[in-house]
Amino acid sequence: MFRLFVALSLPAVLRSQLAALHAGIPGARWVPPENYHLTLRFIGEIEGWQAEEVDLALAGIRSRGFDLTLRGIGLYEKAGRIQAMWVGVERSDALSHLQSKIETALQRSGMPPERKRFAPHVTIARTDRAAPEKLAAFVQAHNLFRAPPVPIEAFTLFSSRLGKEASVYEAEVEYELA
Ligand code: 2AM
Repeated sequence: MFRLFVALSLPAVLRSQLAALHAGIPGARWVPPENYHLTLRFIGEIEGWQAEEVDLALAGIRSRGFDLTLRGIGLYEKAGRIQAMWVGVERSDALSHLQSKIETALQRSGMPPERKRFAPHVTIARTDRAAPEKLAAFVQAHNLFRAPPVPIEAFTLFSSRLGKEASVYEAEVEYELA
């Protein structure tokens, strides 16, 4: 079995800009910079033969490269807890277009449809053990965050192994954009 997801990896310059946001919030677990990514489609656990179908479907996607701009910071709350802190993405038709091509390709390869609306973000911290007031103050202090646009020239199929502290992500296949 493989635990897979499709995502954009972020250029090094962007990783350092996100890493510069790390600050002393007790209980916050900052995502290690090598783990930053923007998920386009979470696939979950599948068998090897299904992973091959997925790879074939993704390899057939023809889409253009584009510029990606990260902007804004927010908190993700679920079940009354603030689970994560994320950096948002400036609206991009090219990104939405790529995401919907990936969704279509995956459905054609036999994956069940994704029910959740695509809400592009980069998770920068897991925050369920941090104080909500501290998180809110941090978000308020940084809500004008905006990184310069970066060129996106590929998307990636990642595997994920769940670790105790942080998950271990590995880029399995990279698919170039035109
Ligand atoms: P997150 O960053 O918002 O937690 C790998 O787990 C990636 O897939 C993460 O970026 C995670 O988003 C995303 N993801 C989307 N749906 C998921 C799910 N049901 N379980 C785990 N990760 C999911």
